[in-house]
Amino acid sequence: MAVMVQQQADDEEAMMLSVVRDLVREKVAPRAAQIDETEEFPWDIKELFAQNDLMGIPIPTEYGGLGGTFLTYVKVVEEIAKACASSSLIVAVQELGMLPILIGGSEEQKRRFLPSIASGEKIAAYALTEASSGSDALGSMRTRATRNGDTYTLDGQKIWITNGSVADVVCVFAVTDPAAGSRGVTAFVVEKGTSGFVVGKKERKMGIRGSPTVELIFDNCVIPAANRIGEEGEGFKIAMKVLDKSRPGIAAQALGIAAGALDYATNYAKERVAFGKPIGQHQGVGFMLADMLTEVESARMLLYEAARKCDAGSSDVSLWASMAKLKCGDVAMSVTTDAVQVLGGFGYSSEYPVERMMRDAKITQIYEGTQQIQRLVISRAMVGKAKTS
Ligand code: COS
Repeated sequence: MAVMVQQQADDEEAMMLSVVRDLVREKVAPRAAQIDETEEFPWDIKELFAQNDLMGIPIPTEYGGLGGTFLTYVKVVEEIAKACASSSLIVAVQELGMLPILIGGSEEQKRRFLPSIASGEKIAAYALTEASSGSDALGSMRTRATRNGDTYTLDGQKIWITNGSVADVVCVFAVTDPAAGSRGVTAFVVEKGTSGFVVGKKERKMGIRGSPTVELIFDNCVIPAANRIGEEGEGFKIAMKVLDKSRPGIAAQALGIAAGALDYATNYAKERVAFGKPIGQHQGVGFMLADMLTEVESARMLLYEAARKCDAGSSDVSLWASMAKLKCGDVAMSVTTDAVQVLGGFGYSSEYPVERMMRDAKITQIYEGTQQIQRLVISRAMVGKAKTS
């Protein structure tokens, strides 16, 4: 029986990936350069993903989602990122933004918020980072939430919020008790249109230019207490549990970028002739391609295992999510840099996609925890946390 259930799940995943590959080839890839060039959020691609049920893959069916596995979800993000990193973030950040509700929300909140996120009618975002609080997400958080009867008032600023300007629902982390350390942070849902909630500056970035990254300002922003996720003081743990499940999504984006660049470089190396033969048959280039493929495949195995750990609810999911993000991010950077090298001068030109892929790859070593933070999480899982740090 278990074998049959697994077979059915595998078939469903294969069908979904086949649909996604077609969509990416026909609709996403032709738009990728333009999305980068115009630096505009691709609403048409968001609609395409919504129509094809890609916005809520891991959301359970009772809340309107597909009830798919994290493994399927990361494979979908990977497929999209092969052609367009900005478009892959539409799916990945929808997951990041809904996870606080799925992980820490009440039944009522799940029923209130998740169906419209799963259908793609509403866009979700996740607001943790502040100007002085990036890697030190806890110690330097300044945004405050103060309770007044049935409401909370939020004051502060968040920065680097992906999709913040297009989001309808933002999960915001704020300090409710400055003396309580990690137990003094609380999570809230803030909805678009709430008075005192303003979108600030939009960043101009090296890559992922079709994905708006903005500042969010909360100025005397009053929200119902019913929008508090979990209890007061549970916010930091919710934020960290979310990252355990969202980091594999970024790893998938990184892997997709690497795989897309490798594919392009390989085809180029088969066709471009120098000194009387295709450049891929010159050992200097052929060995480079061999290393690139080996790196991509090893990153993929690590990522899929991390996704399986998410599905199984394993206790070591933080460790595996961080290892996957670390490996895939580094592979994305090295493989895209080498892909530019394989194409030579053409690789440096924006007429070829590998230049964009190299710019897009860099962020995967920075956001959702820098590579240094991933190493911190990994080493703490191995040897524990230093008492003084
Ligand atoms: N799951 C559940 N709880 C977790 C957790 C996890 N994955 N990681 C940490 N916690 C808990 C700890 O158990 C601790 O709880 P207690 O206070 O009850 O003991 C609490 O959270 C504080 O954890 P810790 O002491 O490890 O906090 P640190 O300040 O040392 O920070 C790091 C931990 C650095 C790992 C965290 O701040 C981090 O991930 N920073 C990067 C943030 C990031 O990725 N930003 C990008 C945002 S999205 S673009």
